Order: sequence, then structure tokens, then C-alpha cells
Amino acid sequence: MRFRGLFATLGLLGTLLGGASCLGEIDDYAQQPIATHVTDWRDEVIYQLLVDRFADGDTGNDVRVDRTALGRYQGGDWLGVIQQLDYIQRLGVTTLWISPIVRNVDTDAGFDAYHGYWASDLTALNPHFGDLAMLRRLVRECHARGIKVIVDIVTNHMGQMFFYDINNNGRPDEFLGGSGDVSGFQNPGGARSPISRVTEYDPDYNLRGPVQAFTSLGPAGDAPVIFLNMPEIFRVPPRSDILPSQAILARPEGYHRRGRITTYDNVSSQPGEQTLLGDFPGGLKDVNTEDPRVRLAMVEAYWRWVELTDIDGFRIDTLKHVEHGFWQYFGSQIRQRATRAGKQRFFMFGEAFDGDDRLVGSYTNPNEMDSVFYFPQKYRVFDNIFQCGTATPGTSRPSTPSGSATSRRRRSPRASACRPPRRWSTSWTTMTCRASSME
Ligand SMILES: [Ca+2]
Ligand SMILES: [Ca+2]
Ligand SMILES: [Ca+2]
Repeated sequence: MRFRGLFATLGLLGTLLGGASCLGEIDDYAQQPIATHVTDWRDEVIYQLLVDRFADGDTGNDVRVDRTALGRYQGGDWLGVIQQLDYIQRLGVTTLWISPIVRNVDTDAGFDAYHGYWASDLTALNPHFGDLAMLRRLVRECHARGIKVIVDIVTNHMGQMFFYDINNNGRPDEFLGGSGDVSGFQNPGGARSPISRVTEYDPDYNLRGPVQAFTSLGPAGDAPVIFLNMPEIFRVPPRSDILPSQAILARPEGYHRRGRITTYDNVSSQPGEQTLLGDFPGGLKDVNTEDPRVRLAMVEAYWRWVELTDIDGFRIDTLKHVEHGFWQYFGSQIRQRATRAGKQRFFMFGEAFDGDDRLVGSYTNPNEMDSVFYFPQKYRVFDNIFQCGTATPGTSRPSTPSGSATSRRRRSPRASACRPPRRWSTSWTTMTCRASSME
């Protein structure tokens, strides 16, 4: 499906209203039959909002809120969104895309999970935003206004769920000093990448296989993976009492265990090995998406929220960090379940953060995504024209005689400094890495 709807990504308004709410008004928003609420997604105006940063409707869930620090929760929740639906509707919005709903590792390395991208349990909701009754109420009140609801999901990684016990002492060490010579303390790249410092939470990618343990005698096999047990911040292995399929996400074999991505290079318009198998920067553990048990766990966990709330689509994170086989399975399974349940045109679109047309387009192959964000256009139009004041390759004028006004402009220092990098994806990745430390 070609997506030509208007993306009105106007979120992050920071409309923190404060004040007490009246939870007594909540009815019993019991499960309703799910249904089809959209005719043609190409006509939709989609509005993205980060729930924590939009509106605080219930101060009763303002745990850990610190409005003096933007790296902390700010108090926004689903009731706050409900209270602002008149405003959202006046904007002309026809679809609301909300940030992830599932429970996260609540806080890590001094930052909170206000964004929702650090999942720790795909079968539970993030209590900062409300409960199931409130989420159902949000979806139902949106549908009553003709507004569809899309939920943001992640299948590539979970939050900082475990550490690699590289020194076999049973505890997470944030600083392990090594010799820095070719023997290395850990061995990502061996002689090409000697290590003098490593953290067990987020060691660099190991080209040879799982992250290795190390003793004074040298490499000591795969480093034990030890899940953390900190229930006060939801930093515990995913539970499987609601869906038995989730058990694989509480075991080491549910993850690739290769360590943190250090390079995002593509090969022939497809992601390189590290992009697919490495932990996302920040210690976000890469899920073993090739494993059929993991694939089923993801389908069952996210389909359950469709059944429970009648949402209309998924926006899917980090597409290029997961192999195509997973997307073909996930896309097919979700569509089949939706069709059987009477929900037609369930929409799945995703983020492949790259400037390569062929790579980004590849995720709309049969059975994969319905649509993807057009990041190549972002580089061509936003960066080249609006930020750098240069022409895009597709809009360049024919060559002109040397010394003309046009050629002088092209050689201006400003244009030179702003010349788009040859490898756009690598440049953008650098920005991603910087941002990740804030997430
Ligand atoms: Ca709140
Ligand atoms: Ca250790
Ligand atoms: Ca991956």
C-alpha cells in the first residue's frame, strides 16, 4: 500500500496540565468486540504524541515525576490524552499514534523510560500511563469521534534486562580494566579492536559469537547472562503466567548476546551483521528474532493488545535491525489474526532509519510492512535544502559555465560544509548514538 496520507507529527507539546483528576468517573470499560474503523489509510491524518509529554490527567500515577529534569518522567498519561481529545480533533487529526504502552525498565543509568522503548514485560501495561480500563476508554472515545488509534511497538530489543558476567563474579561490573593488547579482556575483533575497558551492561560487539567471559588465563567461553531482579523498577525477567510464550524472553537463548553495535554499515542495501544482531546502544538487549519461539512470543504479546483494546494499527520500531524473515512472519500472523477477528485493514508501518531508498523500500515487500517512513526524502529535502541550502541530486540544475552565479554558489564555503555525507546512514547513525544516551 502506498502511503500518501499527511503525517502530522506534531507531538511533544509538553502540555502538562497538572491538577487532580476524578478517577471515580471511569466506567467499567470492559472488553468490546473488535471491529474495522478505517476505510482507507491513505486518507488519514496521523498525529504522534509521546504520552508522558502530552498531558497529565491523573496525578495519582505521577511516581518518579521530576519536572526539573527532562530525562525523567513528566507525568503525562492516557487520561490526559482523553481530556484533550477536543483539541486533537480540532486539529483535524483522524488517527492518533501513541508511544509504547507496555511495562518498561522504569529507570536506567540516571534516565527514565518515559519514552517507552525499554520494554521489560510485553504482557503488562506501563502504570505511569494508566491501566487497561483507561487504555480501553481512550480507544473507545477516539473511535466515537472517528479517530483511529495506533500503538508504537518494539520487537527488536528489550530494555536493560541482564548483564554479561564477563569476569564470572556473579555481579554486574561497570568497569573492567584490561591490558588493551591483542589478547584483549574481551575479544570483539581480536587484534583489530583491542579492549582496555568494558562494561558488563553494554560491552562492544563480538564479531566471533556471543560475548566472551575472561579469566587471567584468557577467554573462558560464553559469558554467563544474568538477568537482574529489581522489581521496584520493573527490572525483572518477563513473566509468562499470562502468555506462556513469553518464557523465551526470560532465557539467554531468547537473545543474540553479541554485545553493542559499533558500526551500522549496510551491504548491498541490506543491514550488516552488527545492525541485525547487536544490542542497541544503551544496553538494549537484542532479541533472537530468528528463533520460532521468539517470533511467536512477539506475535502473541502484541496481538493480545489488539484483542483487548481494539487498536487499529502498529507503528513498529527499528525495522532494519530485524531480519526480513521475522517481518514476513509477524506481518502475516498479525494480518491473519486480525482478519479472523473481523478487523480489516489493520495497519502496520515502521521505521527503517536510513537514507538508502532500496533498503527502506525492502520492508514493504509482500507480507511485511504496509508502509515505512520515507527517511531518504528527509535527507534530500530537509537536510539538503532547508538545513544546508543546497540542491538535492534530483533537483540540481543543469551544469552552467564556470564563473556563473550558480557555480559560485555551489562552491560557497557554507554549501561545502553542509555537503551531505556519502554514507547518509552512517551520518544519521552518529546522531542516533548521541541521542541514545538520552533515552
Ligand atoms: Ca499522571
Ligand atoms: Ca561481573
Ligand atoms: Ca536485532
